[in-house]
Amino acid sequence: MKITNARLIVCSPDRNFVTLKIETDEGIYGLGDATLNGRELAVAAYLEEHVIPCLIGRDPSQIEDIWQYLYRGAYWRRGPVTMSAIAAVDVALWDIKGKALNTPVYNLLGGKSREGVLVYTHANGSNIDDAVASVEHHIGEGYLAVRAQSGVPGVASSYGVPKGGKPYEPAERGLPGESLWSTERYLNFAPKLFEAVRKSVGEDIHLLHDVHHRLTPIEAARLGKSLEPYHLFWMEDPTPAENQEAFRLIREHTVTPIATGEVFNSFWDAHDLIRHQWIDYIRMTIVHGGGITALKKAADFAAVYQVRTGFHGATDLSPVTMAAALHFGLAIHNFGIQEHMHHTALTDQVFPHHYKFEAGYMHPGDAPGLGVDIDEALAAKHPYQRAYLPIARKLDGTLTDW
Ligand code: EZ4
Ligand code: CO
Repeated sequence: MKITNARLIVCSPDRNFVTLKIETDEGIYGLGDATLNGRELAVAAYLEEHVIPCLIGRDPSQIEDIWQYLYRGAYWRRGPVTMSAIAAVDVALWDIKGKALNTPVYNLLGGKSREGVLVYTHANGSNIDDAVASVEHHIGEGYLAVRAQSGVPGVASSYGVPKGGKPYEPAERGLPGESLWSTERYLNFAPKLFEAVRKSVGEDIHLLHDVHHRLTPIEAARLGKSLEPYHLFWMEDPTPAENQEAFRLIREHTVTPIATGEVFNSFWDAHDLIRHQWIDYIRMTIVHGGGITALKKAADFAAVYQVRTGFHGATDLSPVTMAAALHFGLAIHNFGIQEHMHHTALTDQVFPHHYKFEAGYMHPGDAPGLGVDIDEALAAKHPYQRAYLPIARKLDGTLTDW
């Protein structure tokens, strides 16, 4: 089999997605997601100009060799743009291999290790009562694990709180919006939120919370300690992780489990975190971390240290990545949980897929390959529109981590 063509489909069915379609001389094609929220066209240009010309004529069955060619061959290593581009190629090749062998991708990764993939979804409210109601609503839909975020009194537009009653969507069209932040108010407030949520849902529902890189290590340690009575499944991104050793201090002070890595793009971003067992869950995703090939190696390394996966799965991860993550999560032994936010009905129409949610778990389906397709005619009706994540400022105007 030979790759005869590869092309990009850049569309915006309610939000932006960059999709790579690799075609072969046997009529089989594969899809890969290349979406990097807010930097979409940088990855598209990287693929168009520097990757696609190198793919034509290659044997798509040589996934490992093509991965090494794109990683080592660039000379310049790592980085979210490069690794998202490599991921798009890698995932499309796994899709092709599954279709060529007439088997779902999870079978290529060792076969299923479980019957379904535990997922968590997002509950949000502008205050505690609304957040509790939102958690209850998602439990009513069947979720067994829910992430809870709430507006903080005195801090308008906190992270994770949607505007105007719509579901939370991280990016907004136009130039970056601005939001406010106060660590002091948040640290006093967060235990009250989880006291109310835990009281409402009982002991057995998994509760999660995203700190979104906003605290220093000692502040994160205080938060983790204060949340211990409510036994969270995890606190996410308690502090920025460029300095991996920052997590040592948090770890020494609290038994609240820690997840991090949604902004990672390389195994090396997590190497110290994993080998020192400073985290419990690694969130680096297939699309930003270099594809299934790279994530399988990272997950296998993490398994040795009893670190499990908890991949990022917000709406900026396209249905192609969601499908890939579900095949991956069904197969590997050290799977922990998968984030799941519903895409809009229009996004789902553009990307018809076989994966399903039922009673707290998702399943990738048994179609050959990834089991996800793209309706190119519908995609063409919704062209790219510039959109960005917001930035955040402290109450005195200092720019801080969003
Ligand atoms: O900020 O998806 O856990 N989920 C998150 C998301 C991320 C966005 C980034 O594109 O933290 O809200
Ligand atoms: Co997050």
